[in-house]
Amino acid sequence: MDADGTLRVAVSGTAGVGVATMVRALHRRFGVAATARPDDADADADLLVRVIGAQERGPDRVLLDRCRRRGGPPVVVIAGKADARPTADRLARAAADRLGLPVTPVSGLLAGVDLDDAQAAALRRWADRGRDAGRGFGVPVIAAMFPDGATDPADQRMRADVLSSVGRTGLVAAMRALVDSPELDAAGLSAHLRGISGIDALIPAVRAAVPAIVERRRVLALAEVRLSAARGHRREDAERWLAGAVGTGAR
Ligand SMILES: Nc1nc2c(ncn2[C@@H]2O[C@H](COP(=O)(O)OP(=O)(O)OP(=O)(O)O)[C@@H](O)[C@H]2O)c(=O)[nH]1
Ligand SMILES: [Mg+2]
Repeated sequence: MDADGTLRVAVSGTAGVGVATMVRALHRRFGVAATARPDDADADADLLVRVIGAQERGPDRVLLDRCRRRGGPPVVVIAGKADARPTADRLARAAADRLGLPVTPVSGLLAGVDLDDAQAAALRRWADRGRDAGRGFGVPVIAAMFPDGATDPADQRMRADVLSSVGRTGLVAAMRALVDSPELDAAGLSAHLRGISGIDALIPAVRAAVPAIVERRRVLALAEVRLSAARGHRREDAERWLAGAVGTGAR
């Protein structure tokens, strides 16, 4: 925690695992100013978030062991990109068993979604197109949303834009949501995708870490006071020595 009580969260993970995306998601969902940290950084954070991929890797185990040994900050382990893994829950449970720690599957991509009006309008357009092709059966026919004939470059650009914002799973989920609740706007759609991202499952894990965070801050604050007292002491010594040096003769 900073002096103003802000929780300092450091997020790390092996290359490409989705750290930057998770940092954005944590900020968007919880308002915390998380920072991406390299593996080897000595974390002066209150809470470490470790993002793993489909399964934990060597560097994940090394970091988690180190944190356990050294009385570092509490760690919350996330199995990232959950939207891209059909068996995300099972994979996370298996990783949790191996690591002996809870592992929460989360889609950072969906948790951080912040669709704008143009993206929402495009989703609605495609959903309507798909619904028409599905003859009113409720679930839009994805293939029909983007017929080969739709060579409109602006539509294609928008499709790429939306896909990179929400991924394929998010696209399908947004379509389903629009079929069930056609009134959803950009904010409503974003909230729906955040809702299925799994990020809220972190709340109990973070709550559980709070006593350890508070205790660690207390210990660190005490150490800080002792350190500055020690520094002050040395300064007095230094001043006395200087005064003595001046008194005995250089003049
Ligand atoms: N489907 C899906 N893709 C994701 C998710 N999180 C990240 N990605 C994608 O994975 C790629 C890497 O994401 P980043 O967040 O930049 O990952 P990083 O760990 O910071 O990557 P480096 O800094 O390159 O090591 C990007 O193309 C992201 O869009 C997710 O939850 N779901
Ligand atoms: Mg990164």
